[in-house]
Amino acid sequence: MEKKVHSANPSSEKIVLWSEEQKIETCFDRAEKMKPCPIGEEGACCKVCHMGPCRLVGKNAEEEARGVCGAQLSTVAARNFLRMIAAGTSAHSDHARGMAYTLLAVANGETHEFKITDVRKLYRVAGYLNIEFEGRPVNDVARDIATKLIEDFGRQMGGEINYATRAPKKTLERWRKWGIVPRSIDREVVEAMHRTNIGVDHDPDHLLLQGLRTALADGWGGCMISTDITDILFGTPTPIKAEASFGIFKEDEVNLVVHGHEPLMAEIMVDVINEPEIVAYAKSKGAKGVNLGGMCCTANEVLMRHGIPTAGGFTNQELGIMTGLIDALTVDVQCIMPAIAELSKKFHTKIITTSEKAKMQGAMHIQFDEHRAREIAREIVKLAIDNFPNRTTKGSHITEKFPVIGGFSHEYIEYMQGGRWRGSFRPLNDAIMAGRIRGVVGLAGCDNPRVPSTGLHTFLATELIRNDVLIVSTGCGSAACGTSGYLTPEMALENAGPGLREVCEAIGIPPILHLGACVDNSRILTIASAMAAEGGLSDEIGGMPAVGIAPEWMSEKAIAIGCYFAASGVPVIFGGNSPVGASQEVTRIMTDVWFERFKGAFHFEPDPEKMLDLALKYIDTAREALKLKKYEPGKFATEKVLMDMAARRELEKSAKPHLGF
Ligand code: SF4
Ligand code: MSK
Repeated sequence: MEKKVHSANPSSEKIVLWSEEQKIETCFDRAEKMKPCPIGEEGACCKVCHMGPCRLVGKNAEEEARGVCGAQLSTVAARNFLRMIAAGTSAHSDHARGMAYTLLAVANGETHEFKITDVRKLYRVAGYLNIEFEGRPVNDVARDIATKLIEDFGRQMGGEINYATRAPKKTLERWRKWGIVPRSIDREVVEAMHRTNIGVDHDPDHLLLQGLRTALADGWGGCMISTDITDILFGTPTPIKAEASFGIFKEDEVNLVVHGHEPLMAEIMVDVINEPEIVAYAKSKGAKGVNLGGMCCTANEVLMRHGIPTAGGFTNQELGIMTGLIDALTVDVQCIMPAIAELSKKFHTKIITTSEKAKMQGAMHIQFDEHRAREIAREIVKLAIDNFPNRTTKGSHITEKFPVIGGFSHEYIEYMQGGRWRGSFRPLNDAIMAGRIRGVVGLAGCDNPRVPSTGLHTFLATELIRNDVLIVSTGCGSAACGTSGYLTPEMALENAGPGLREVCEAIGIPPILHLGACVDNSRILTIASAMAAEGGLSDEIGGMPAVGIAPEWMSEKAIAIGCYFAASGVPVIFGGNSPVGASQEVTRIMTDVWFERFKGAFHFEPDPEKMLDLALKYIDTAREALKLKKYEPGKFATEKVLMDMAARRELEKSAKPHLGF
């Protein structure tokens, strides 16, 4: 019998095998034991009222099966999908609300724990919002920005979210034509829940249009607001070195890990761990100092801005504890496995919940408060230090780690293509037009124990760059690439096709650009809009040789992200079985109908080879429709000249000194 691979990452796999020897259960074991319900998995189970749950199954379910109320399969599948979008949107957007409130508190002087770090970004955002900033006190501008963005959550009387106008005009026109411009974030989520209540909206197409409107509220609302405010408060990322995988933990230092999604407390931790009093306290307990690491998207936030190392993505959280080296693990919100509380009892790790919204049986709770951020961070760091002497040798003590280059904000990508005054997307567009870069793929979403975890990400990353496709990655897609050593110019360039390699060498970038956390998928929207504005490709996001892929997704947030890309004009391909697969009608709407209306589509495809083929097919078809040069594999293998020399000199002069590698 073939040996089962749990994780494609050798370090992770080693720990999983150790856990099996020790009879310690992980998500990989539970995924084996708990097979997905085949009815719910494909969207055919309705439980929105207590006459059900109704399971719409059978050979002719599409035409014949009805729930007790008479609901058809297409209604049920679309309704289930819309609820997933609403849940995903609410998660990102509640996070964004917290960021907006913090910005307001800073502007009003109600907290002195945070400050406005990036005034240039503040002005840029003020520009998006038509807020006057010249000659005004920074805090006044910040207050106006926070107030205006907070309106986006609860606007009541129609209207459109502020950032809708950041989309290319044609993209916005499509949204207006189909009535999917979000009015406000909370309102779209509430309406989605209302419409999916028993006996309200039954037309699958109509339900799914509300799905797109809700998802756009996530992408161009919650996610974009979160990215912008985080940049304003903590700085817009620029390329930075970090490390990834379990080898980031140190034997002789206190290991404190921040896990979840919110950056506020993690940002303060970065400072606190280096305070002389804290270092002295750590030494008094026999440690050399405090080593801060991250997991999931809180990790991505502090990696992008401070080079804090990451232990990896979603499926690494239990495995990290099993190294036996984590003294304390703080968790805020989202993607935290409840299993870690029980697991931690087998080791010495303290699990600390910090959000007022998220508690866990068996974990300590120390509530974060933005007004007392430093005091709380010190309390947690001291707790981790106090726990250091309790460390035993139990654990698998993996020491492998890989270098990572992160920190590619859209501002930096623009800057690296021409410097501060001439930054643009011209070189990137030109390289795509010439066929040096075949297209762009956003590789995002979770890692998943139902497949050899992280393996689909790394397979696609390798194949796409070999096919001259530039990758922008976020979330656990970045973590999967980082913990496999793919986020370095050297490692990945060995695999890149000749055209992409030349572009990367000229600009000094890796072929996989780590753009940040899940909310930073909004940076991809901004990049796509800038490419449309630059000219030479499509004049809207739709029609670009670009695709989004989430090969191992599991979270409802990923569904919301996929939908906002599809509505914006990007075809997306998700792995696994389709959660609407029971209904051919819903599948048809999300592929053919959405493509016709928005030039985006939403596919589910479990086979990674087919995902790759479909992505390349979309890219090549878009190239053909744009009448770009036909992409020829290997064409640039022997060519010496990348762009004209003047452009190349400009790029090298402006970008390389800032990259630090
Ligand atoms: Fe069944 Fe209709 Fe109730 Fe759904 S809403 S559970 S299909 S009766
Ligand atoms: S953390 S949503 S497992 S990407 Fe943003 Fe990773 Fe998916 Fe959570």
